Amino acid sequence: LPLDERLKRRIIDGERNGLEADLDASMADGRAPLSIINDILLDGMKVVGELFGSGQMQLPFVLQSAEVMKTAVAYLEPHMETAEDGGKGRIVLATVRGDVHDIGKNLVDIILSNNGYEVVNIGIKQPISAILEAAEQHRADAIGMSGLLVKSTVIMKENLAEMATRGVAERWPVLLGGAALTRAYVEDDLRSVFPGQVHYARDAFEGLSLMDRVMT
Ligand code: B1M
Repeated sequence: LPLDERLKRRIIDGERNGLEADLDASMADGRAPLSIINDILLDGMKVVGELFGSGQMQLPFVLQSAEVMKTAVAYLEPHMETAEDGGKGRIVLATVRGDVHDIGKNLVDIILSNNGYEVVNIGIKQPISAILEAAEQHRADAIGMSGLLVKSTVIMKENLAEMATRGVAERWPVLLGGAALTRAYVEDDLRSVFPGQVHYARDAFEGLSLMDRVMT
């Protein structure tokens, strides 16, 4: 198989042996680490999602694919260009309560960290109380929540309601992202019930441009 195709296959098949050599070869060919992730590996994850969704792939294999994805991202990260240090602002990032998906959240972490933001990544399955505590403790400038399950979109709504109840809705701009969210849900449904700023980010790059916007 051609190199790009082989890398994509590695994600789909959860095949880790020789992964680093292929990643090195791709970078030696002149492909930027971020392009390897976005244009090749994420395509593989998309196929995994489709296979799983249609019952053609079982969960343990999805997990293996996710592990290979994470290994690849961790391997590529040191090769990425870092634009600035963490002086542009600080964001607390979490996957919401009940949700374990963290590949997207961790990509957002990498993109923001490499572009001048300090990221306090508190992990998966985080209740709103823990998110707010971290934001308070680290004197964050913004809060980012990720979640991939349909259920997580409801949790996000509850989280915003909780922020309003606690009177901190206007204290932190909130960025939301994850596969089950839609722009309309965030910008119409959620915005209409939240007195603060809430933004939808389709991907990590939109997350970055939103941060650049809310921080100025
Ligand atoms: Co799960 N899973 N999974 N899964 N999984 C999905 C989400 C699903 C759509 C698959 C499917 O059915 N086709 C489906 C959800 C269906 C639904 O809710 N209607 C699903 C399910 C059902 C489940 C379980 C319930 C399965 C089960 O146990 N029976 C279970 C849930 C457990 C739980 O959370 N309580 C489960 C478990 C898992 C694994 C553990 C095996 C694994 C996760 C491993 C890990 O993350 N460490 C896994 C995986 C890998 C997937 C799929 C295949 C891929 C997700 C992924 O990593 N994509 C996924 C299928 C899919 O998404 N279509 C699926 C790549 C990643 C980069 O994309 O996270 O969307 P994503 O991030 C994007 C953007 O969304 C955005 O930026 C990124 C790109 O730049 N973004 C943000 C994300 N967060 C952001 C935050 C921001 C800004 C942008 O600012 C704060």
